Amino acid sequence: MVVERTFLAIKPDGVQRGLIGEILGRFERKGFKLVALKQLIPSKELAEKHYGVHKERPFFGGLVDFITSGPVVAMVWEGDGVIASARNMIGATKPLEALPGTIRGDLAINIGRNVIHGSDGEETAKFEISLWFTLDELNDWNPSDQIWRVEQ
Ligand code: D4T
Repeated sequence: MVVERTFLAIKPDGVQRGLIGEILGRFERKGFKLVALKQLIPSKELAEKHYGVHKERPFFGGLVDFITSGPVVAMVWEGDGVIASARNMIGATKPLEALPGTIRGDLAINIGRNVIHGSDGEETAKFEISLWFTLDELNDWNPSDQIWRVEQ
């Protein structure tokens, strides 16, 4: 297993609904390591870059308006296989299709208000981490109980 990093963001609906603690807790309890965390209201420029891949889609304008409408909690999490695992924990993009036990399956109904974003692959994770964070915002540290979390 290669130790990976992924970018996750609790979207404005998740922040407004008071779900920050619930969501952070799921990744903490899973055993992943939080290496960066901040709350910000994204600029239009940041949102358009983040969702650049969707710029020709009909929902792009509404998506950018939504993601810039209030605070977002931006995070970087680290661990073995964290990119795919976080996507599994988040669940399907359409919350009504997301399985119970996933974040969207448990906490969301609407595709346009699906609570959380997670990078969908290695290249995307690298791009998104560098888009949302500067290098000095990423903390290298070892949890004191790390020995109990990962294969030695
Ligand atoms: P994000 O990127 O927010 O983690 O979502 P996903 O990776 O699960 O899904 P995505 O990139 O296909 O969609 C990005 C974002 O756009 C919203 N969306 C999507 C929407 O409002 N209407 C739509 O029809 C689609 C496909 C939801 C997530």
